[in-house]
Amino acid sequence: MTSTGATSPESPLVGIVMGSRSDWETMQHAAARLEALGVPHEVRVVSAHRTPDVLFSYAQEASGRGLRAIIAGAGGAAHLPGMLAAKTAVPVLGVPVQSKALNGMDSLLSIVQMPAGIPVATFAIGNAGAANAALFAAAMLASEHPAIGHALESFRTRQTQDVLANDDPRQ
Ligand code: RP5
Repeated sequence: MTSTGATSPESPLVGIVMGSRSDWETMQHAAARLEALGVPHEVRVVSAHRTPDVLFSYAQEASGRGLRAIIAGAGGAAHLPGMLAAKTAVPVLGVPVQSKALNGMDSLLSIVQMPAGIPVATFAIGNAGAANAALFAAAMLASEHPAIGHALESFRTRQTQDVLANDDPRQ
């Protein structure tokens, strides 16, 4: 499998996958958040359409390899999150990548409109969605991994303090 980013030395708890290397510009925001929170993760290009066999094996092996969440970003006819969810019980967090043709509405609707029985947690289009998917994955891990919970709490506290310390937009 092709790696498009740093892989944590510890056994990964979260897999970040994307349909194309071109999605990395968006998905790097998920990786950066996990890195900052100390969440062991891996990054892979896995395409539902161009490498469907890799998608199947990734999904089938995910739980056994210790992955506790998969953040899946894709654009356009974004079948990657839904197909992963069809093949694994590991929670899939879908990130709609902002497509050029339809601004990501195609990605969003492809990911969010799952049939009952195969859930995908769907996030906002683009960078905010990628960042929030990572924060959500960290929240999912927090009870079993207290260090991640503490890192998440510190991040939230810092974020609040930043806003309070810069509350005049003219400055
Ligand atoms: C999707 O097609 C990918 O997730 C990407 O967002 C989109 C375009 O892919 P490239 O043509 O840039 O490889 O599968």
